Amino acid sequence: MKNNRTIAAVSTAAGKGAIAIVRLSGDKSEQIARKILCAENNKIKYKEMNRYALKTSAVKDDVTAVFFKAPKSYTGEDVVEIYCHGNNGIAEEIVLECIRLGASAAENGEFTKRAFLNNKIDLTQAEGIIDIINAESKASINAAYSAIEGDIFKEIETVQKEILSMNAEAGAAVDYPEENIEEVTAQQLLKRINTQKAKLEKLIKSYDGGKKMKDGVKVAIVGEPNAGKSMLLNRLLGCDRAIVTDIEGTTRDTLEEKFEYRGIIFTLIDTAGLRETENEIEKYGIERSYKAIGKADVILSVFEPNKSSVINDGDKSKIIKVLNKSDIYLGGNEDYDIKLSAKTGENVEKLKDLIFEKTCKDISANGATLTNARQLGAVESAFDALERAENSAKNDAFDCIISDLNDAYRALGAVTGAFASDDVVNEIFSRFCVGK
Ligand SMILES: Nc1nc2c(ncn2[C@@H]2O[C@H](COP(=O)(O)OP(=O)(O)OP(=O)(O)O)[C@@H](O)[C@H]2O)c(=O)[nH]1
Ligand SMILES: [Mg+2]
Repeated sequence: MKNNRTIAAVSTAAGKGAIAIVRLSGDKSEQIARKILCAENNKIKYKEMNRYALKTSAVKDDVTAVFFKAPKSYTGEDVVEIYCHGNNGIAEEIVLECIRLGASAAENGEFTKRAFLNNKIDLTQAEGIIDIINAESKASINAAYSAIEGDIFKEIETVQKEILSMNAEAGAAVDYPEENIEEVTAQQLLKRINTQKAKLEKLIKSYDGGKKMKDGVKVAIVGEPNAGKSMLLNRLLGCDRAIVTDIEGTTRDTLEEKFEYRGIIFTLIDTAGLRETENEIEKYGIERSYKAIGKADVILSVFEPNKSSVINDGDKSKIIKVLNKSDIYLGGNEDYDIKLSAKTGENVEKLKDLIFEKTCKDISANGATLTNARQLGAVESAFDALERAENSAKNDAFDCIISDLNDAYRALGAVTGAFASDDVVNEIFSRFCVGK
């Protein structure tokens, strides 16, 4: 794709730092940079980082710069990166000077969008780039990296290739039935469709783990007043975050805090103690407690000695029954999953493991992992189309097989971007920052 505008932007975050980077992309990149960098022999050497005396109409600086010649650059176009001292004023002035010399200010994500339009990357890789920038945990960094490496793209591509070849063979069987070539049978196609369906099913199943790697796991801490929920929150976080008192109904509002454990972000939600109350404020708080139960991936049902779990709502498989105050426990209630003391810390590390095992044990760090609903929706559509193709194959309906396979192919194209609408593409790149 040819784009006539040469674009420029600061690529590093605003603020003081060791260096700031200005990026130029487009046909005129080298020509514009040459003027600003007072380059020797009036040329910027490509593939080499060199030192230049930068001079704009307003500022001077001692900088380095690299010229990446098309197509071997991030965008696939000619790109120049200028590394100046980490002062925003200098970096912004370089961009302004580039604009004076004929460049345009880059829009959000325009460099990466150009990489996509020039077929350097597909949409899943572009999404990986946004995700790695926004990642809050090691697991989310690694999931994003896998997308950037093209793990999702490659998986989709292999399925698409097989669909194309099935379609070609099915097409030949329809178009030249009388010719004496060995034709593919519906039975053979059925087997092959099933193999591809299994691949997509694996991808669909990867989403649950992928979402947890990317967005983390929500843990609601619920129970009666004074069960020790807030003290447990503080203990899990390792800091004195929530107010703890022996007055029942201390916590009124929900309170969310994150911590990272074994590479995953866990969002703890401390909630108002559940009880019958006439107090308006507490009632609102309790409503929120139930909302927290509804959106949690795991529910810590906290209770004191001589009491029991009061959570009967929501998905039971998500509940961990936590008997708190083991330091004053004298026996009696054996119906718990873990017995611990928020006060002394006894077994609190074990609780973290229990939460991890319950929510993350199936997460695989290897292979293609879907991490967003857009990808999931498109892969599910492709799966449905293959299911239709499967039925068509069972009925020996070759025309239908071909059209169903085409549907699957296009749905997969929406994942990689080959068949994504402009709106989808624009929405994805609008989430990038300027300069990326
Ligand atoms: N002995 C002992 N006391 C605890 C433990 N955990 C909490 N407590 C005490 O229990 C009381 C209530 O603790 P909180 O953490 O405020 O209880 P809560 O469940 O958040 O209560 P509400 O916010 O009112 O719903 C406080 O006096 C704590 O010191 C524990 O493990 N052992
Ligand atoms: Mg509390």
